[in-house]
Amino acid sequence: MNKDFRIVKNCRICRSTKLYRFLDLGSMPIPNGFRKKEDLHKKQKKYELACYFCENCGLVQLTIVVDPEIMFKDYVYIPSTAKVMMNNFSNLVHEAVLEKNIGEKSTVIDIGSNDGSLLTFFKTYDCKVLGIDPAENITKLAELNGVPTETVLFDSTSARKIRRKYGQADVITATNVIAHIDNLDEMFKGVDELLKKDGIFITEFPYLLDLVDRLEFDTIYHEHLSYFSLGAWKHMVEKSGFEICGLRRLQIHGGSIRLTHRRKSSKKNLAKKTVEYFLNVEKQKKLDKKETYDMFSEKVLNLKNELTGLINSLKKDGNKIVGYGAAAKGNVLTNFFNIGKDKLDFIVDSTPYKQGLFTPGMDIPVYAENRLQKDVPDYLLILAWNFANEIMEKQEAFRSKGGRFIIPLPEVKII
Ligand code: JHZ
Ligand code: ZN
Repeated sequence: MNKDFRIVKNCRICRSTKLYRFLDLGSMPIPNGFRKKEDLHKKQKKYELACYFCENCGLVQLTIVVDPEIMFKDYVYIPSTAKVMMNNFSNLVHEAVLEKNIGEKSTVIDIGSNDGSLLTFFKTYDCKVLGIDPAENITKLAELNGVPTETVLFDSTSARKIRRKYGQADVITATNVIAHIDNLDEMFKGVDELLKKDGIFITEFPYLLDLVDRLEFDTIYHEHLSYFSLGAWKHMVEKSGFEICGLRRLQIHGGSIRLTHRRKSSKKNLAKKTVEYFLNVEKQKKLDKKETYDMFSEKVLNLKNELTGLINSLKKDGNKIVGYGAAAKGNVLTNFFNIGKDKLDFIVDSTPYKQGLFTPGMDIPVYAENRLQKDVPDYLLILAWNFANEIMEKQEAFRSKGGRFIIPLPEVKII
């Protein structure tokens, strides 16, 4: 990549060129491109953010691929600040341990291991663990947490090297990372390289059905190259020589799906009926029709009017509004809806790496959550709406003193 991004013309899964552009979120900086105060005077690089639907296999995707080095080498997102995330990891590990009888002799490898949170749960079963992640700053943290980690982007070449060094795994996990991977064929080649013959591969990613149903347009950003329906994903899995042998829908991140895979075999597959059931639900919801996506875009524009209208009128009445959660999705929402410092005084966030910095594009300052005690707003706009319950519980005192929360989607709500 000699430029810092490239444009793809073919569908990531089926190679078709019939890509239908349905949503244009304009140009904006990468969603985790937080900046220091001293850099604010510099022009920040923006990349187009538009979303496409493959009329052949149904994959929803971006065609602009920003160089992963730019997006992930120095990363600010860590999952361990949210209780809901940790509970979800614990549940995944419990399921995997039951299925594969994980113990001292087992090896678990996590792709996109971030700060090692997920592997820390596996470690309690005395198995060997290894994380793989390209973020240099975050893998240091994982090592400090006692999780051995290879700092590298995952593909078949790095997988081969890792196999030579550590051997193959009984379980490979990849949570909230598959959507970041441009070359899915390479990813599966890597999994094939690293997974024992009877090993399982577990993934979790936000589910397209929920994204469409709940109008989660702000989860569309440069890091997320694919938005999977089960239909499109199954196609990818099968062309790579694997099959889905477990499926569970999850509430996490506004609705996700956890899938377990094994190499194609003649063994009885207990997940077959569940998979068929959801393929049918996707048909009924018309996830395979471009009209569905046109309707989605229309609703996003209506939401823009509704939320900005509310914020403008609250500001006119002299209210102070603060954002909650400097999530990547929050940066998409504020950029696309043009909600700047004149509307949000600041944003609070529990992630130490984001505090003291300014949000990409809108330059809104990010502070620790305790700022709310001395600088009390009238309204908190919950940008990390996927953790709204956890946040509202934490900030119960704010509400009991008359403060109000605004939840931006699927429809604007004041609580
Ligand atoms: P959160 C991330 O998206 C990034 P983001 C990534 N690209 C991905 O794929 C998706 O997740 C799935 C803060 N917070 O998780 C922490 C509080 O301040 O929705 C986070 O900065 N207080 C890998 O960035 C943010 O909110 C709290 O009590 O959109 C949430 O970000 C809680 C619970 C969270 O992800
Ligand atoms: Zn396709």
